[in-house]
Amino acid sequence: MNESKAICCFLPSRSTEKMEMAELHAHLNGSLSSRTLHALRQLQNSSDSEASGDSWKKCEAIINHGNERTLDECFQLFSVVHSLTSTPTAVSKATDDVIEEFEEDGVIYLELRSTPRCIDGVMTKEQYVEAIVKSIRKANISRNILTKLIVSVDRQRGLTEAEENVLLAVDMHSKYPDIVVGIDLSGHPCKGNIEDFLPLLENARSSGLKLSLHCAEVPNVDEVEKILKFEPHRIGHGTCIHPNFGGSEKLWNMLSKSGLAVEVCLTSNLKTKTIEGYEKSHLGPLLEQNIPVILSTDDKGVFATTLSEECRIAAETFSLTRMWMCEAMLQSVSYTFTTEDEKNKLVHSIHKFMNSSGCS
Ligand code: 6MZ
Repeated sequence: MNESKAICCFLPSRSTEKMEMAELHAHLNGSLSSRTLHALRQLQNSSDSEASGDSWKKCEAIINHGNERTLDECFQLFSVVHSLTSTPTAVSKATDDVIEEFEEDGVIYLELRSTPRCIDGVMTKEQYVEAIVKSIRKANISRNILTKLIVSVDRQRGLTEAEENVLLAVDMHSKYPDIVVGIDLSGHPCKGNIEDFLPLLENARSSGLKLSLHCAEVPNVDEVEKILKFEPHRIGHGTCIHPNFGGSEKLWNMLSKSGLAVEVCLTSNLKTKTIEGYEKSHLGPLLEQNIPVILSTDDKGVFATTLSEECRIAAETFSLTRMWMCEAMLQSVSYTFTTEDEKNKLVHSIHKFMNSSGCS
């Protein structure tokens, strides 16, 4: 991976085939395309629904997306999208479409994450998760993309909700071990106290769930230290760990020695203004330090991006070759929450692609 400064030749050398990619950081409700939002709106099709009137206008703002937003504005938008995924049928439709779109982009392995939600009288949290699992199971049989589910805990919603979600995740993991594989701690990075959540996450880990925790999306030296000491399997964003990005030497050394992989979401960071530009992003120091990076979309709907676009941006900004990118995907596979057998199949598929496109 040290050839990061090699001459940029990201375009396919012999083939126009799409690169085979692994997406490990995608929030379901942030990934809905305008096509899906419109379809969900039609599905809801009721004048007194939550998504009517003002809410739908805000939703159209997402549909006409591409805009920059602060993190606060971004989190307001999530609650608008949530009003459209408030029945098991809508959740299934959302999951079906997101998997299909990632597959169309060239993703062969997808870890979707989502926060269980209950809607009084309409949907329990179990039904929410079951709806996603059902769609994933169907897609894993019929499509050329393997999908897993990571259950999210929203740090903004307090400890009781977090406990419920972790218990549910443990239960779903024992029921569907081939699909429900991990826990994510996400939500507004300025809300909630990380220490409250760590014992719960430890319980999840001891039940066999893997952990990916959002970390350092905004500067917070104390919190980042606690997360790094906790040693999750992966961290999301990792934007503000380097001393030049609101972190510290100590944190940077901890990360460098940890072997942890960082799920990097460049467009999300740019649009929420947590980085000042692609070229000024934390991806530069991460590459220089040879810290494993996993290029990801975060919320492809809200931020109007795709994984291939994130790869293109990283390649152009940091002069990464197509070979580098394929090796980065192989490295991403090594950090997936899959079985060894599934990892071997993904590696085999990427190697085959590399051979056929003159990348080996
Ligand atoms: C932290 C984020 C996020 O779970 O309803 N989420 N949390 N930082 C981010 N960076 C922009 N993007 C999304 O998907 C939407 C939820 O994912 C989390 C938030 O909790 C958001 O409500 P689900 O499928």
